[in-house]
Amino acid sequence: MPDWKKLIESKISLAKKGSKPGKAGANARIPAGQTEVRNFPRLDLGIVPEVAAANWRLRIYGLVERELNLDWAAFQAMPQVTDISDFHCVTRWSQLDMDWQGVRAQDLLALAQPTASARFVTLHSYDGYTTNLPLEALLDDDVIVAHSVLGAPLTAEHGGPVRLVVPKRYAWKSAKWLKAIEIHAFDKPGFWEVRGYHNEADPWLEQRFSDD
Ligand SMILES: Nc1nc2c(c(=O)[nH]1)N[C@H]1C(S)=C(S)[C@@H](COP(=O)(O)O)O[C@H]1N2
Ligand SMILES: [Mo]
Repeated sequence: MPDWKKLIESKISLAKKGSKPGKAGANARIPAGQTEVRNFPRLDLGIVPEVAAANWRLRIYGLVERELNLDWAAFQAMPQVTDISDFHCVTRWSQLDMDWQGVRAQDLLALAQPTASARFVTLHSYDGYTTNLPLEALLDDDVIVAHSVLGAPLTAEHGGPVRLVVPKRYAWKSAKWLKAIEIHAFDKPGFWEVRGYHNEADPWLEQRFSDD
């Protein structure tokens, strides 16, 4: 594991800045405490895993009737959609109107068929990152397993070849370099969630830290 201590500390201090709840902005689409940006900043643990599309696989496993191990061709053969949504990072920037292209997470999960006891997921990434969500959150229409945005394939820095996008949660729930979706009966906090970030991460409720 690389030394993430500095990165983690600086990220937490940005998110804590003015740790009172933020004021609602002039733009009704920008949640409290956020500032609009247009340059699509990059945020991660400082490692960019090299994953060529040819070597990329997406595994869906755990509490499913049918474990999946999709390759690039199978992923491209799934119904493709574009969903425009806003992207809110807990370090206080928001970028509006991101035109994510890819496959709806709900379509991928329908193929795998979660069992009756399936209630939570862990997203696993090629850089070792994890994050968690209720299964229900992944079934939302606007949740995309994306390969493109802003009119071009995702760059490696932004999670290419494939990342998750969960617009209704702070962006740390949007796992870049997506490798696997693991389905459980019980919730299992991910990388940031065990370091004090809020489990739910709703930007409209300013759920930044677990003590917010
Ligand atoms: N695999 C992985 N996914 C990740 C991260 C990461 O470090 N590794 N960082 C998260 C955080 S904190 C944010 S804000 C968004 C940033 O996405 P971007 O770099 O494309 O703006 O990715 C999220 N997904
Ligand atoms: Mo973030």
